[in-house]
Amino acid sequence: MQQPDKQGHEENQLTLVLIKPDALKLSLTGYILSQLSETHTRLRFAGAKIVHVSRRLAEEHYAEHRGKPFYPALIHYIMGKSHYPDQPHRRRVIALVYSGPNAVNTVRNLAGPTNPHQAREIAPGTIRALGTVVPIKDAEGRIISERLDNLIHASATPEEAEREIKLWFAPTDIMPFMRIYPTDYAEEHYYLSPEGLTASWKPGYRCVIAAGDLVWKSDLEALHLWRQGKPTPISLDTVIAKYLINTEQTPAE
Ligand code: 3AN
Repeated sequence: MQQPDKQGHEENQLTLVLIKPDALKLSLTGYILSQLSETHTRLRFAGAKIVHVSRRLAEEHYAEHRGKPFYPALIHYIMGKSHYPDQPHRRRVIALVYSGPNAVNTVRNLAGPTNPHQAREIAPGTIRALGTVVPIKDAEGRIISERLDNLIHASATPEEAEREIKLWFAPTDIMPFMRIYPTDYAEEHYYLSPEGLTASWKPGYRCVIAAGDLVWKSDLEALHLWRQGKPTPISLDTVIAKYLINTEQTPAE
């Protein structure tokens, strides 16, 4: 629980919300935005974008679930493949950053429990109570897990919020007065080659960061360590995924 400071101000937090493909398909965006509106929550928009989710971004967002039985279905779900299998042009999520006192818990409480069945039982009226649970079957048709179509993602802690916001948003996507994580200017160019990140350009390589770009300081620190051949505290894919958001269509798989 957040304590007011000496002047009586509550500390500002940021939190990430993703309006997922099932919510878009069910046309629940307006409902979700009004549930989260400043009148109800005292929270304000700090950033917003429509994202065509790449596999790299999906896998970094759900890195903690890698290897679990529901992981492949979870990746397909957030990429929009489950709800728009034949309409790649409709696959998108709305990524939002909200700012304000106690932002993380405020949004979590409105979102409700992870599992929509549980949400309906113990927290009716929450957003996820409107979701569904879809069985996941193996090749023989046996149910091996379930996909929780719970309409929105909401950061679970301030630390998770920082990791997730820095994954989905570049600093310039967030209103400058509302940024709370350190930024810096890149002094080198970084490109993506078919083999991975590189500092020297060749035809066909894509620019991830250009010298002079405003970037998260933690991304720059990771890149400097990588240049020195040292282990990096965050995955370089988190850096690449973000700066390449909306640069390409997902390939057919
Ligand atoms: P939350 O989204 O409530 O923070 P997390 O972070 O534990 O929950 O899980 C992220 C996502 O992974 C969930 N939104 C859900 O789609 C999926 N997930 C988590 N646990 C399970 C589970 N036991 N079975 C199926 N899917 C799960």
